[in-house]
Amino acid sequence: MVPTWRLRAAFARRLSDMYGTEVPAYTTLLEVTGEINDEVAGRDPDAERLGSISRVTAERHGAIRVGTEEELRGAAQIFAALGMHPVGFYDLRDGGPGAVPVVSTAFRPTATEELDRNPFRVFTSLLTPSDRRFFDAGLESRLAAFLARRTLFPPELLQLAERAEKSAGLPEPAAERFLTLAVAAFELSSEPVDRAWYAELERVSAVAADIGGVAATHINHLTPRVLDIDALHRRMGERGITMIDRIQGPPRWDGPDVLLRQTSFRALAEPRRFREPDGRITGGSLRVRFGEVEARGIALTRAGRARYDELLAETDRWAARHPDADRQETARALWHRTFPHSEHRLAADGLAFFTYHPVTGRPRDGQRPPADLAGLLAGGWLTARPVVYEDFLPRSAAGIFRSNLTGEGARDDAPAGTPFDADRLSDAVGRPVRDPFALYAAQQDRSLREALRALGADTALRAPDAGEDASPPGV
Ligand code: OOG
Ligand code: NI
Repeated sequence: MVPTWRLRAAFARRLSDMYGTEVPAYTTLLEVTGEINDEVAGRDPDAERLGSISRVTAERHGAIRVGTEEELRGAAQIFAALGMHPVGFYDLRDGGPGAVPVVSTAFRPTATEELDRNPFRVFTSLLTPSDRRFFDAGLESRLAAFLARRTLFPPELLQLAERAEKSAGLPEPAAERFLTLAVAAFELSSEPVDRAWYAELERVSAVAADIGGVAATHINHLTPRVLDIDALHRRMGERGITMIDRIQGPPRWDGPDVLLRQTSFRALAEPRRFREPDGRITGGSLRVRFGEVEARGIALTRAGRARYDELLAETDRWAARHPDADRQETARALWHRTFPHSEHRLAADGLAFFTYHPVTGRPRDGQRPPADLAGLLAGGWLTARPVVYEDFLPRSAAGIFRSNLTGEGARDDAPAGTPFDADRLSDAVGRPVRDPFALYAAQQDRSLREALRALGADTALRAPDAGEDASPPGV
């Protein structure tokens, strides 16, 4: 029997091999990422604080885009076979100019042991053809007709996925068959692209054309995790691959790394075949698939996340008033003034998630453990280990989408957008979309309870903010 996590690890590896043959610049990105991770591991004794080198080396996220709820349910079934569940709701339709007509979630393992085994995640976007800001009724119905004619996931693949989900794995040779079909479902299709249809959708949004203008889905990008993203950004430039000029997310600074920093290289022209209006098949190219890399930091609580969002808004305001100022410098200065400079402060103020671990075996001369978290940490009874952020940032995702779009697209802000939220997305997926904050809080609570029990301390004690997991889902 090949258990779920081995299927997931094998799928991630095979997808990476496949994508490397399709997009050679991705292979360069992996090489440079590997070099930098080795360098950081060699010089920084804390390099593994947010994940072992073996986890970080294998770590990837992918991105796919689908057109209908049925297609989304198919993708969800395949990911369920791999132990990946929908977490978080991201609405990318409202991001101002360059907004994209999709809502998204990320499929990923949720249990810590599973994340440790292989943390593969896939950012998955669903087209929203009923959103009148982007599509009129005529285009919506032609899109529906086009999408109804295609099959992204063959029935045999979905049946194997169902079986793998039910029995938590697959025996050989079914496992092999499942992996082969699953990887093939995300390969770039060689079907000719209908030139006029693609161009019509592209006028609305390049993302709409990439989803609804072609016969199949494909992996849009695969993102390795790097331990020093600023060094990577420089070195890719030296290798002749131009990255977008910005690193999305928090600035580089000397305080704790939090959330997620990402950057990408622009989509490269890939040869594609086209069907012209007169029926001729011609050659051409499309630029849709790009390369991205990311550095992960500590997961923030809702309160910590609100601080991050405020800092981002303040950086924007400052940048708007001082267009010549360096955005990184501005952000760094703001962070210095207002964001906690140590993990200790993040924990004590309830701004980030940690797991707590008892320090046993020390003579305590009959002393009782103190009844508060700060006292337990200060007295050396407990240690706190940061929880790594496993999710995405809507604003950064919008920036990544936008930096890779050819045109601005066309959007009419007058009609109301179709309302969408985590509940509606859960209905569409046919599975509950989990709230990431609740997952981190549960992990933190569990570790604290176990640690307190091991110390014989009051197990009713809670970490600050841990009670907030009752809030509604959303990111
Ligand atoms: C997804 C863009 C978002 C990320 O890492 O934030 C994303 C896409 O381009 O389909 O991948
Ligand atoms: Ni991405």
